[in-house]
Amino acid sequence: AEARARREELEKRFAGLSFPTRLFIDGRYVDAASGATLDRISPRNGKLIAKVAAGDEEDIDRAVAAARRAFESGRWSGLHPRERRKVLQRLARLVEEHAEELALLESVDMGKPFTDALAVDIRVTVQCLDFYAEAVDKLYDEVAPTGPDVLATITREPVGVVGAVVPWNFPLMLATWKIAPALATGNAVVVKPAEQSPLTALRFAELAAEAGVPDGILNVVPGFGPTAGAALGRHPDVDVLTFTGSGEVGRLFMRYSAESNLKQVSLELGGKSPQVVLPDAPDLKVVAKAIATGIYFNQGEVCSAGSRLLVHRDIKDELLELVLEESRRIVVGDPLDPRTGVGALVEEKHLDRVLGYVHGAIEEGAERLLGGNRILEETGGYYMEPTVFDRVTPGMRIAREEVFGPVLAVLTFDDLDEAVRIANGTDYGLAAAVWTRDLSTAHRMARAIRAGTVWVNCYDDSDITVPFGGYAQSGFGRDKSLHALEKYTQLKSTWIKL
Ligand code: TXE
Repeated sequence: AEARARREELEKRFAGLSFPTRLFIDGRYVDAASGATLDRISPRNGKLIAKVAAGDEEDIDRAVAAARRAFESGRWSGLHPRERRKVLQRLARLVEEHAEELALLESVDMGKPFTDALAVDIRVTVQCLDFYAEAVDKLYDEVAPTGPDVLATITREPVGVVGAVVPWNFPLMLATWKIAPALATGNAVVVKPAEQSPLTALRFAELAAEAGVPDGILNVVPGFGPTAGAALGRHPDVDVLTFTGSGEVGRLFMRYSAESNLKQVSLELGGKSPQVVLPDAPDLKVVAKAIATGIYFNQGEVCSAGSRLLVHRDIKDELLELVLEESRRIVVGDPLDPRTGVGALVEEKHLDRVLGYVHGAIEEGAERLLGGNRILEETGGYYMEPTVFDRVTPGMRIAREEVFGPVLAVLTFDDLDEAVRIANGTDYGLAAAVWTRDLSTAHRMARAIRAGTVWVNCYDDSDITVPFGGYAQSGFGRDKSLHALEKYTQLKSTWIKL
């Protein structure tokens, strides 16, 4: 009864919310030049929640022009870093004050549990803003050891106009991973949120203006990928393009850059991250819990989802039983219900894509131990059962391609070399985990696995102080930590003859 009451309360709050549905350009809301809109269908029940202005090339032009003007004016880049710090800290406090509202928008817009949106997305967004705000007036430049007759300084300057194209799985959090370091270092930004989840980025832009971010420094232009996204990628006056999304579109951004102004591109793409469990792993109950969370968190719509379980043959049966137990325990349901562990997949098309992988896996000879079906169809929402496949072999599509849903593929190995070979055997290299009590094995495996992040005896641990990004076709460039500042600054060498 308590859960139902909370759900109804949230539902009512959402119905009473007035949230932005127009483009945010040069400090104000405007309609798309074409007048076009896109329908926001909530994945929790398939109902229309808003019509949001859909920008295209003309709107991107307007936003980039506003960003360029604002950048060149020096109203932001020319501020004392301390002043930029204060503005970003004010923005962090405003996001904190509006945490429930933002979490609600996120949850209803893209289907993740409200409790996760609050505890993860919005909390991390605040941390991220605070981290870069606090860093901005503590960064020093360099003097090169050139000898007595010359002074050569190496200084970091903002790049100018940053374009950020972001996906729908952690809409505000991933946008902030790009916006915060870009703003901290004095740039102007144009964000193109995913067409499936534009609401929080728009609301965030409004809060940024309230915090004192000058007009034109942060612009948000929702719209479709091939129109608005491509226009930003191709724009001759965008200096850096930072993208999180699919490998396919990541490749397009490389091409857009080559065909326009050679803007710098950074890509955070998908993954097929292995969880390698050795016979001397710590408590298998703990491991099983981490494996379940690693694949089901956020409906499996996580670039670093631990979607491959690589388990040593000796402990396979025992571990698998525990993983199944954990999987059965998870509640799939309405994102607004506080008991829900797995919400709705982002859209019907995506659900069909994930189900397509399930059918493909069966055809290729994998054994379905659990799930694999759409459920709760009567709600109109896009829900799916936690799903586990055994007897997966490295060549199967389900072992190589990113499913981006609550689907775990289980592979077995007999020795460490084989484990490393399978772990490294995909095109991706975003993340991996190793479970072992042996310190040397842990270090050896961490070195041998080609991935931007390796967790030992944990999964998905994350902190804003630690960089995140991929090896191989999972992309390049890093979000988070001070290393992210490299993407939004360029080095200037100045020689002064003494
Ligand atoms: O991603 P897209 P989609 C993976 C995941 C998922 C698959 C497809 O496997 O199932 O990608 O998801 C914009 N020019 N990831 O279709 O298309 C788009 O509008 C310019 C992994 O949602 O890459 C959105 O803003 N831009 C991932 C953004 O790109 C274009 C997160 C991402 O959408 C464009 C999401 C174009 N032609 C999906 N087409 C991760 N790394 O976390 C689309 N876009």
